[in-house]
Amino acid sequence: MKKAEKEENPEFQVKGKLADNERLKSDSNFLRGTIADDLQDKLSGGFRGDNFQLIRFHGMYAQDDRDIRPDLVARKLEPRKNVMLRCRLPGGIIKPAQWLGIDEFATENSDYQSIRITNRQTFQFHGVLKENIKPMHKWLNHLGLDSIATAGDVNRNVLCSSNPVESQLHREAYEWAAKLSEHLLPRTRAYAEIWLDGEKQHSTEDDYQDEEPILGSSYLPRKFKTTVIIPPHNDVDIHANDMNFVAVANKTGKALAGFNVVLGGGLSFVHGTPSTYPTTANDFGYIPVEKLLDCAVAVVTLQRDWGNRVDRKNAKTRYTIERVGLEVFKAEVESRMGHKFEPTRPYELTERGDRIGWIQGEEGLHHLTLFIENGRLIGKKKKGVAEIARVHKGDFRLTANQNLIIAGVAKEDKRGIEKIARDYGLISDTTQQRQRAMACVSMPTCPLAMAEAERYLPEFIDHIETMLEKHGIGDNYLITRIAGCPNGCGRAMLAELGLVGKALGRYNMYIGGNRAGTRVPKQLLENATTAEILEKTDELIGRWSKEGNPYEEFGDFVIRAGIVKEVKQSATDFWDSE
Ligand code: SRM
Ligand code: SF4
Repeated sequence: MKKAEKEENPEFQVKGKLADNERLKSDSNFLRGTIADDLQDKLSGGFRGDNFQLIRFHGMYAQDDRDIRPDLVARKLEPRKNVMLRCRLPGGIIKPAQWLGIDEFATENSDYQSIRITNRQTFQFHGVLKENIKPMHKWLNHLGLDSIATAGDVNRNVLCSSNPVESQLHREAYEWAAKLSEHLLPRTRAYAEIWLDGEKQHSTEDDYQDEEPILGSSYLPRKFKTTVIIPPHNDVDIHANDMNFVAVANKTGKALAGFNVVLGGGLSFVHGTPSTYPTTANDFGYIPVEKLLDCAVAVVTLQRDWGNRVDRKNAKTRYTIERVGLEVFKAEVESRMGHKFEPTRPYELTERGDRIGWIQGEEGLHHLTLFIENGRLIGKKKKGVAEIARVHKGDFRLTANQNLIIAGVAKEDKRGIEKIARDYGLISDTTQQRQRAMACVSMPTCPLAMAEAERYLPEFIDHIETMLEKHGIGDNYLITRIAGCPNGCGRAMLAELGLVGKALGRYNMYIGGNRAGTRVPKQLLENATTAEILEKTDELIGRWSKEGNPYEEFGDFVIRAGIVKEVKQSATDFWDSE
């Protein structure tokens, strides 16, 4: 069937009453809604009706501080409504001057005075009050930054391996990540009109015209996530993403020949709802470098046309692939990009952590990776990074593990930068166990949080460190992650030990992921208290220390020992209670 026929007769679309978000998008006049009017409303700190969701496409979420909400509501006051802003930062690269600008904004204009590095290589400001929103966007634009499409049903911030060592390969991979990000952006002028008084966006090349040739006027059925990675390092966690381009180097090993295309990953599920489940992505095949944008457009437009617009819980690319079948999806991508996939070139994913400390790259420059617990920069540590930004001549790279790389430091500048980092507590002895742990933001800002994540992780890791020591394996680690709810932002569904919030102080406990991040873990405990989880974790670490084979990872051990069954690709494996 030809492409044109398929668009007229979309046999693979899901029939039924469209989700309300579809009306919201198509009625929005290219994402404008009545946001501009709402901004003038001084009676409420929040956004009304559709605007509450529409501001997401502009990179903001309406929030309030849940710690103080009950008290304000009891006093019949409006919760402290504000927005969280998420910047667009392809590949996580930001210049020191830009960093100083965002540091200044966070200090002066956000409730928490923090910069939160996210696990998708960007940063968030939490607690920006309505009157500061427009100045914030103008400030970002003045810095050459924006927040377009970092949320909403669009292609989000594009990730790229944080690999400062293989500088030439990284440069190419990064350039593709930046190009992909820009190519797949919404074309609406709404952002410039509402936030910049029509001023040109400094962060993008094009002048936009309210046409959406790629995304369509109803945008995508659901959020869409993309990465460009340099294997074997899987720091970006490809299996959390809809579309991944895995770099294949040419014979010299220093330049790109093409990409393996890996599609359909995603981690969220809904408690007690077997039609939802985390899924690893599938290998589709190899494409040469010059086909990358065509391939990306083919996948995005296909998901636009065939994705489920009836049920948002089954709307991501992974569900579309499963519904229509991988071969049908693949054939249509090939038809749309005008090119056939070649067989996948061999590649391996081995690990995910950042190498904390100094490392020297191919070009002789030095790079310092700072471990930032939970990605939260606040107080002294935030000041320290600003001090470094004042003298640093290279760039900063935000990693998908919520850490920060001071990249491109000349030998003669190393000592000065290290001194600042030490003086401000940015360098300290931390275990691999802590460095490789992750949690999502959760309380108090996330409206969807069911349990603590970021605020519980340090304590949970203290306990695990003690257990590892007690069982004589203090230098070993298990990738431990917490998500405050099953949306899975903390990527607990790719952890060796993952906790997923169920209620305050209660979690489901999952074990059996692996270090490479290619396997989903399986539920061991349901709705457990932290005391129950700690007891079980101690027992498992004890067994691993005694019964584990040399070099056997925790996640492999718990499967081999029959403590949980391996989760393969399917929904049944994840939910099966045997
Ligand atoms: Fe997420 C929603 C935070 C990465 C899956 N995520 C949210 C919101 C915006 C809550 C909301 O909708 O109101 C959270 C804001 C909390 C706050 O106060 O800051 C939130 N997500 C985060 C961040 C900040 C977690 C972090 O600690 O780093 C990450 C921001 C990434 C970024 O810069 O863009 C973040 N979110 C993820 C990931 C991990 C990833 O992408 O690598 C996932 C799982 C992967 C996936 O998409 O399958 C993820 N977030 C979700 C979902 C479930 C989506 C779904 O498929 O059903 C939601 C809820 C939704 O979209 O309905 C969500
Ligand atoms: Fe919020 Fe849940 Fe995402 Fe954590 S996993 S940030 S609690 S939506």
